[in-house]
Amino acid sequence: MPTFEYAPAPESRAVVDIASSYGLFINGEFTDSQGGGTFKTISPATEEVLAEVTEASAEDVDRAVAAARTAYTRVWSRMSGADRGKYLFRIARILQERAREFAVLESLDNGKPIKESRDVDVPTAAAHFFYHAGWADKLDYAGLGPDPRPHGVVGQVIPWNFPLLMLAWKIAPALATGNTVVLKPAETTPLTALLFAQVCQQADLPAGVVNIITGAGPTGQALVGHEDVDKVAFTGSTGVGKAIARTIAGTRKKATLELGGKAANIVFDDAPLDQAVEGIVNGIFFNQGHVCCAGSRLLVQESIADQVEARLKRRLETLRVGDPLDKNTDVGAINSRAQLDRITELSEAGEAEGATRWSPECELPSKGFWFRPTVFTGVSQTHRIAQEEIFGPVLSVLTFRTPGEAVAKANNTPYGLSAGIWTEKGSRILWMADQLRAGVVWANTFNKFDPTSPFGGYKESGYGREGGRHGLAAYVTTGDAT
Ligand code: TAP
Repeated sequence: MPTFEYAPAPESRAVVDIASSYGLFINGEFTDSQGGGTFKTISPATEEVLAEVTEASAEDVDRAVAAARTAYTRVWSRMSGADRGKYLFRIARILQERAREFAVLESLDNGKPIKESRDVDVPTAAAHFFYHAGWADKLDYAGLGPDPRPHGVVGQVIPWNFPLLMLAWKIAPALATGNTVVLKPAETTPLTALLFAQVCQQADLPAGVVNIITGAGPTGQALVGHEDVDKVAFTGSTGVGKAIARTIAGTRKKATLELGGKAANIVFDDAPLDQAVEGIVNGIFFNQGHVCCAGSRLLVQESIADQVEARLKRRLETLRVGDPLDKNTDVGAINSRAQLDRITELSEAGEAEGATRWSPECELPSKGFWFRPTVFTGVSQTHRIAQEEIFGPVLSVLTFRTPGEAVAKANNTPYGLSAGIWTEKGSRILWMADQLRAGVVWANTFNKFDPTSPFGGYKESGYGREGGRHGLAAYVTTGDAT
């Protein structure tokens, strides 16, 4: 068999215009900080500095919340749903028009392969705005209860793994339901949120309806703790989610928390194996495994374990790891040095605890943050790599004999975000889905996202749902006005 090599196919950076420094987007314009500092955002693939970004101070958070409050009382809460919907449609169309720019910028700042930012992140973000635009004038008929009303000012804090998509998950439903927003993107990936601020200007969105403040943990803390924020929407780690829950306990603030996960991807012996292997690869190596609902624990029926392992390894040998801007890249860079250290530490713990480690041969770039796709076999339930969220391209393989054992093992985690089932028996899928303590269960597929479909967790994966009609419910109140 001849071996075919892929020629380099880099996407051009020319489409993106990155400023050397960025201010905060407050009340419809970019402003300087009052008393805050600055930090640099880098490309994790090359460690090149991309831009200097402002670290919002507590005074800046105050200004942003005040701008959102004024926009809420004077403009946004008085506007008809049909008119709000027009702005959302406009934003969605601009996202589509500027899709290439967003995709390249996302891959530069985050390290994810361009084919994922281009084919998943950006189109799904636009789809969220389109979907919620359609709801803006139909809230009375959404089954949310009588006279659904917005909460007011929403403080939103998002992580670095899907920067633009998480922004869309947060901002689209908030605006559709008549709330105004102050959003803080993650410290390592602020650039697409700042480009989104320009989209708000381009769409003529009234000043103060969306405010974007960059910064690190303390900025997020100041935002969620601000006394004039009516609702908090957070996506991130379980540790920070718990801290936020403690901060707002006893206040009138509403909250949704979308936290970590340790999903089981369960493969039965009657599953279509080639499809299942594709699903396993997509489940854990998509976005370098930086996915809250990643299928990080493979539960495979014992009778086919050897066969699945052999096919999986063969498939992993074909993955191309490298330049995120190359259109042929399957696995990009790890988002930060800190995340790389965490993945490395947990993988070393896996080996030390006795699991067998394997990675395909692949040459990693000399600069930047990289980790080979990794599979651990012989994993037992007590191993740290079976219990803790690694949030990287690392798969832990466990086996089971009966459906009951698969359910018990799948549920043996503090998390409960997602799960996958691979079998040709419909009755088994339904039985399993009923038993699994997970917010989302995929059958014969994995990592499928759609704005119409609610997403969220059980147990330490958080509470509340995003997407679909259920996601709207988190942004309205139907009780007595306070
Ligand atoms: P976190 O460290 O929790 O950070 C999330 C966001 O919170 C970031 O913007 C962060 O700012 C900010 N933050 C940090 N400390 C804070 C505090 N005390 N108060 C308020 N905000 C604070 O998570 P991460 O490492 O970025 O993201 C990975 C985690 O997110 C994983 O556990 C993953 O499972 C989870 N995740 C969950 C979902 C869903 S939908 N359930 C989706 C994606 C990711 P800095 O970035 O500046 O630290």
